[in-house]
Amino acid sequence: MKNLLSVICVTVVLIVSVTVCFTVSAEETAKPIATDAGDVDGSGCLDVNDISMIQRYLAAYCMLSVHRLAEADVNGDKQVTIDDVTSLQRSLAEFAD
Ligand SMILES: [Ca+2]
Repeated sequence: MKNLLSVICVTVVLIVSVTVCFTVSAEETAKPIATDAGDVDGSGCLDVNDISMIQRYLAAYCMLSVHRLAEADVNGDKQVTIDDVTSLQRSLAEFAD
């Protein structure tokens, strides 16, 4: 019984720790923005969710509305390509430094 309680306590502590780490990490890499370029999910900031939405669109896992497609064109070349993903990743990496 003691072993079972120990395993449950360790599991709960691990789950809480991982949740806190991912929450802090996501907040630290969310970049507030002045324009909508790159804010594909409309959250008001640039983060990994925007990158994920563009990648999913490029892999044909989801569709994007005309408005979201315009926001996904990060580099403004009138196309949504892997270059937009790279631009967004670079922008977030520079912000995180
Ligand atoms: Ca583009």
